[in-house]
Amino acid sequence: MPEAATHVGSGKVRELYELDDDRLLLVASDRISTFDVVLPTEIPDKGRVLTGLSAFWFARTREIVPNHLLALRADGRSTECRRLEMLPLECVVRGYLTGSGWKDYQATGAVCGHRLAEDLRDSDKLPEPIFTPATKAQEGHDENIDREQAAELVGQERFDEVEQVSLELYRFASAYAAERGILLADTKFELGLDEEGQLVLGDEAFTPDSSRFWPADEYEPGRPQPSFDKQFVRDYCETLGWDKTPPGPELPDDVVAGTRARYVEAFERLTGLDFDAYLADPNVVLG
Ligand code: Q0N
Repeated sequence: MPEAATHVGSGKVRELYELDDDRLLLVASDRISTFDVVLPTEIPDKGRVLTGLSAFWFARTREIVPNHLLALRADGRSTECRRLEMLPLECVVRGYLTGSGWKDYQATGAVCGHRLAEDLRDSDKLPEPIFTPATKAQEGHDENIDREQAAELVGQERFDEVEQVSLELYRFASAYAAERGILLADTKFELGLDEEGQLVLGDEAFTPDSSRFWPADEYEPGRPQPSFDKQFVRDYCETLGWDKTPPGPELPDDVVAGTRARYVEAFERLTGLDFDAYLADPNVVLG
């Protein structure tokens, strides 16, 4: 555990500690959630895969927007980061129509104020990626909001900047991933401000927990897409007749091994690196 660090927050699968006035330590566990429930069984190295991927993207998107990454620790799952003043906004970009975007579209024909063509199907590719902000819910689900509501939360000028930066990040990473056989259906960022009021990318970036990764060779609009990383877990859970309320089920060894292999495969395809090289020295992802 981190040396004399105070615990300042936790997500479903990550913990945040204070190192000093300016720095936090973000630690990614091997916990996995499905249908919004954290399961009792861990996926070995999942936290390292996500930390490595996030650092890989931070290193490659610094010209688009600076980020909070200061250092990767040797354990491969802990990141020292700059402490920011986080914006009260989830910055979501969608390139495909799925999840809550698909739900909102079916109900209203629009997503966060973006009116879309009338004949779109589940998982269709959008003509252009769209910025679809959401509020940060303390508990339960984030709520999608339109651009006027988002601009009220952060101010019009900051909203415009956040939208442009988010779209640019998504265009960069989705093009890169698509060349490697992975579709980034959508993604979520958390942005903050440094002491000078400059916009900085925080949290994690383009991980399977913050984005939907779809295998490109199985993409078929008109139906929900299999998840690159979690599909074994979801399929297994569906065989149990579990009602998707806590507690979640234990996972058998073959589901754990298959899921770990998919996370490692996503890491290796996207980074072009051997995962073993990352375990030997996490800094290889910084290129
Ligand atoms: C922060 N969250 C929400 C980890 C993820 N660099 C930062 N500076 C200040 N605050 C935060 C960050 C970051 N990242 C982000 N909470 C605080 C997401 N957390 C929840 C807990 O697990």
